[in-house]
Amino acid sequence: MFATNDKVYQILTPAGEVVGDLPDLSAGQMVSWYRWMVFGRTFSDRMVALQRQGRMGTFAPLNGQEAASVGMAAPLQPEDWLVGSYRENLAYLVKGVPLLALLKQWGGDIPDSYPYEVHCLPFQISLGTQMLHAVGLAQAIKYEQKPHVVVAVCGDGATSEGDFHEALNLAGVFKAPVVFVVQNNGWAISVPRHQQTAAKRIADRGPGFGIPSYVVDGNDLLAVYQIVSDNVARARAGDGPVLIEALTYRLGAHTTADDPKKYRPEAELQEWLQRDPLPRFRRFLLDRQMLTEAEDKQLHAEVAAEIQAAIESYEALPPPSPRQLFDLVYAEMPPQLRRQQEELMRDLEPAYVEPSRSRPLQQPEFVHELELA
Ligand SMILES: Cc1ncc(C[n+]2csc(CCOP(=O)(O)OP(=O)(O)O)c2C)c(N)n1
Ligand SMILES: [Mg+2]
Repeated sequence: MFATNDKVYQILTPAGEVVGDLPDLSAGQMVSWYRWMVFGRTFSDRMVALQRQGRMGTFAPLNGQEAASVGMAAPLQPEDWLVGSYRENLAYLVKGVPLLALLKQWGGDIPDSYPYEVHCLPFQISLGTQMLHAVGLAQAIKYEQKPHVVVAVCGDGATSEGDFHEALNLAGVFKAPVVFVVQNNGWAISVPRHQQTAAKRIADRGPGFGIPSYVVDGNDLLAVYQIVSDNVARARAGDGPVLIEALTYRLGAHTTADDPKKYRPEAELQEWLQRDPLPRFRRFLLDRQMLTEAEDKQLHAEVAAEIQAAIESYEALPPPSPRQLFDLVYAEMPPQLRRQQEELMRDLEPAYVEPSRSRPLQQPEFVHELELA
């Protein structure tokens, strides 16, 4: 088993040196994960560009966190659940969420377009709340005596939320089949990690809840895969939850509404660029002849074409109606909310014209004070 939270688990150093046991995986398997990492980066870059062109809503780039994202989703079986935040888009794609569904969600649609069988809750914006939802799911799995697990993911900043602590406490007491993963990317918008907790590691919080905890190099795809895989198996066997802290870094801005140059030292970024998970794994595959330069080039072209096709499908869709803002909040809409919805639609129509997806998203121009119930 791995050392606990005083040792950072690693298989492949940033220089490409193998320092741990390589998982027994085929070349095809590893190249498919590398392809997912390329997919994540290409998707993230395209989303930022689309937002800048007024063709997409606010987006949270995932650059730098590709290894953690792929490594945490790859060990999951179809019936296992993955529950994460806005930063886990790539993990969601690996788990099977259609790219179109994510485009719609970032574009302002109610996220009702995830097929149920992918077993992902809509990515969460309200920090930390998903950790409790995940424990609820895990308890349901246990109650039904199913052999499934839940991987619950949040960021370093979200660990300061009460929900995070409540989730760990509940899971520890009930031995819920859940693997908690914290993507510690160093920052919560402009708040650095050391302001979230005086503990040396975020993983130090696990033992206080009776939960074994590990720290992994989150930019080392194979290490993340291995540690999540082992602990998913452990949870599946009924041995309860674990907490895994993945050390990674957000190479881009917090979101398209943020400018990290205002608060983040350039030297820190440069340091982490040296640990970029993509070139590291690429070098590993090239050195071991699992991938050629030509195959890599082709893979990049295929990924770009796939993403382009999804964007075209998205832009051909009718835009979401403002009506949706009120739908799906409650199973049965309370009367005051229904009144507000009707009022909004009355205010918007007939002046409000549904914009075409082939044009930049338009904000309806209106000022309206919502009726207080
Ligand atoms: C409950 C709650 N409080 C505040 C926010 C505003 N907010 C959005 S993202 C964010 C920072 C989160 O940082 P972290 O958990 O480290 O995740 P990261 O963005 O780094 O992936 C904050 C404070 C929110 N979405 N939800
Ligand atoms: Mg963070």
